[in-house]
Amino acid sequence: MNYQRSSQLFVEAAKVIPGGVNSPVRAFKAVGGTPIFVKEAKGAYLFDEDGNRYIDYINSWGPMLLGHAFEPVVNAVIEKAKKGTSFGTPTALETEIAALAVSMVPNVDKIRFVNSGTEACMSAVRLARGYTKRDKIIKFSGCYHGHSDSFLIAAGSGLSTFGVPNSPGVTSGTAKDTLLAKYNDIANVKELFAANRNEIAAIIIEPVAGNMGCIPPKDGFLKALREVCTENGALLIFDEVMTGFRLAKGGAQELFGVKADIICFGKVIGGGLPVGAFAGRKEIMDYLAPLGPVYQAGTLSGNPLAMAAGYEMLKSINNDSELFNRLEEKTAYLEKGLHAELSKHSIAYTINRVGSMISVHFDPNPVYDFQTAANGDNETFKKFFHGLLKEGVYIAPSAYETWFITDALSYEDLDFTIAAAGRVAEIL
Ligand code: KE4
Repeated sequence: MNYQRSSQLFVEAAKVIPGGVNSPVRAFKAVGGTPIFVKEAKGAYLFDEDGNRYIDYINSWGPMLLGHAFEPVVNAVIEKAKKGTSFGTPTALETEIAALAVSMVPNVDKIRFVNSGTEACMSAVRLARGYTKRDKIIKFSGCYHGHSDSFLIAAGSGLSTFGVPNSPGVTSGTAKDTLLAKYNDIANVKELFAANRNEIAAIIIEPVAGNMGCIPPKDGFLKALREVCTENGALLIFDEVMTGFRLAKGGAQELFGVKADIICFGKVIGGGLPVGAFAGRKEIMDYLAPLGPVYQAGTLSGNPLAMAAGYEMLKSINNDSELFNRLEEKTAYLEKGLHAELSKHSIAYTINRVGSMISVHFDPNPVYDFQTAANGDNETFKKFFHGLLKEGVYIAPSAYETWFITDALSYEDLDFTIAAAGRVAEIL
């Protein structure tokens, strides 16, 4: 593989963009080396500026569930752009996509569109605090809900696990209202409620974690969170920015049969354009301005181009009764093939998967929370990542990310990927 043009572009980018990227994970810091600069993409493939083709297992970190340059989305955006790109007024299309999303997702009456997953999660927490008139939230170590101050929190010291900022610029005043719990540890959550009685507005969780690699909820964990929130008058927020419209038409709520109070969306819902959203029952969502007192706004929220892309995406998902079976079968096939290749060698690894979210951890033990994810051998991961990249297979440039499977993948692509993993495994 020749990366010469990408390397040149990275040098140029770094002169005018911090770190040469507009989002840190793209800079390959966790795996070393120079990021590839993508020129175009189609279906399951990326094409970089040096003419290299890659089978894409990131898919823009989730949105490209149906493949890159998905025709219905591309055509809808082109046609919509001809009629203007933004009005700052209500449009009929926003009502159409809102009604469709509400029909697909269980347990919601209304949805508010924003421009990113961060904005969706940030707004959902503000809404929960306003609705419950409480200040504190519980999040889980290793879960990522975007870069809003309340979420950039590391575990504090001591049993209270009061949060402390994990980024400069986040104030201690903000951090004190974020409590940190261990993923899959319901006893720990109950301890926090007992130590902060009547002060916790909400729990926010990735119902399937995708920011520690892919980590499934243990049996009964989500149901137990539902119960402890109900018992304590707190809201349960499912951050379905990754899982929404990916794990099922109705996302993780449908897959696990657990009802959240507010559900956050991003990624797939925008079909690759900047869209986030949060949804819930009427009595909660009507607390939002202009109806209610909780303020939330956005110049480009409900943008015509983004709504056109998202609407085509949701329509395609809603009308394809076999989509989730295909995604399950393709990802299970990949998982089986990776096991077959990696187990031929004395490599300590484990694979986690839920539907079309999958991750490889270089540790022989089960990975079920942030601590066990951190036990993975990152040097081996780096070799695995770069070995696959040289083979023309592009996985997430961090051991703390999940792979996102697209329906555009063929079984030939999957076989190529499995064989490539076998060749790379020989040098791990
Ligand atoms: P955005 O603001 O990046 O659209 O969404 C934030 C977000 C919220 N919730 C979950 C569960 C998420 O995974 C994300 C963003 N995911 C990362 C990948 N781990 C996006 C990639 C990036 O940061 O560049």
